[in-house]
Amino acid sequence: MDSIPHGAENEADQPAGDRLGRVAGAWRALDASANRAGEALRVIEDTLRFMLDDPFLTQQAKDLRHDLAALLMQGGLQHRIALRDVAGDVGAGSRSARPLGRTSPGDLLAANAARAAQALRSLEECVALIATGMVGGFEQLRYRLYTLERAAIGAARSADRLDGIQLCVLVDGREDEAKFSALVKSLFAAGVLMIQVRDKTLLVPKLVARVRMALAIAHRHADEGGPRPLVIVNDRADVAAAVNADGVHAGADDLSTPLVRRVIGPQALSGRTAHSLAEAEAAVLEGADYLGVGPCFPTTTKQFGAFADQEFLRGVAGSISLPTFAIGGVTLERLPELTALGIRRVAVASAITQAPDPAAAARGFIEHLERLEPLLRHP
Ligand code: TZP
Ligand code: MG
Repeated sequence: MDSIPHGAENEADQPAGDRLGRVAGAWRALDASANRAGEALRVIEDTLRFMLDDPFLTQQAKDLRHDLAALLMQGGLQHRIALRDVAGDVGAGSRSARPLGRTSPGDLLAANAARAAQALRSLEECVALIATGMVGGFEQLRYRLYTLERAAIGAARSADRLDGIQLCVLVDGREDEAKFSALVKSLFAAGVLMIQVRDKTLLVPKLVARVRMALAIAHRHADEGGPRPLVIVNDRADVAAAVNADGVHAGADDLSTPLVRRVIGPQALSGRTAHSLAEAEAAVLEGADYLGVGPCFPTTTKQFGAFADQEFLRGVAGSISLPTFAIGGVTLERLPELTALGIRRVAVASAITQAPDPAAAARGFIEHLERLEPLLRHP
């Protein structure tokens, strides 16, 4: 049988009874913290699995829970169970009279991530008295938890904020402000709830003016009793932040996801292009709010060397709950090829903005997308 670690060396000159009592206390605190951490991680995992339907983040939570369990079987720590003393626990009877006050999956994730972080920190402190060499292992788990916490709470927030938004229309600056304004108004009137202003030919002053105009139209749409459509800026986090746009969409040639967040702050949406499942998973863990995946089909709007394959699109749709928009050459005719892979959101430029009647084209997409059954993901 493994020998039970007794405690830090520098305590050797303490009276034996005190030392044993305090070290036994450290074992009991370690045991309680181990149970708390495991319970909280299980609630996080179940929330991701059953409420957010997110196989990728569920797996992250499960890996964390399993790695915690494995660590607790090392260095003699499994003896915590034998040293448990529930009857002698002076805190066992005290109950919080307050209700838990959770009203959403996001609340559940936040509360349990806080509980798991506290428990992991307590494990670090306790194990320092018992098996000093194991402190780093618990510390690493705590840092992984912080990353998971942000991604999980972000996924819950994005599910709410982009609920019912299945179409994002990429609008260029048009020939002049009047034509831009007319296009944006007609799209919002058609029920478009999200546009991305994307025009690589516009210099910053004109881009700023177009985004401001789109935001003013969006606000007016809401003031007149409609929903408040989202206005996202392509590439330029600085422009999005400066004019208080709803977010920015960035790719490999732009600021990284953490740097975008520094510029736009905690509230605005951070969209990220991903070209592989690994990039999509990295974007989720880095705190992106939604994904763009593609390019799906050839298009004149942008030139590419390679296209997104079906396995990637099916993989993202099936494993990631963060709202994901398929992009690149998407037309109403080709939409069924994407929806068959589990795609439920698309980002569209030319098939709408180059159509003879952009509003009618947008309505066609919205109606088609709204008729689809929700996707059932399998962990
Ligand atoms: N990124 C990948 S494809 C694309 C961008 C910006 C262009 C989308 O435009 P279209 O006209 O819908 O193909
Ligand atoms: Mg870009």
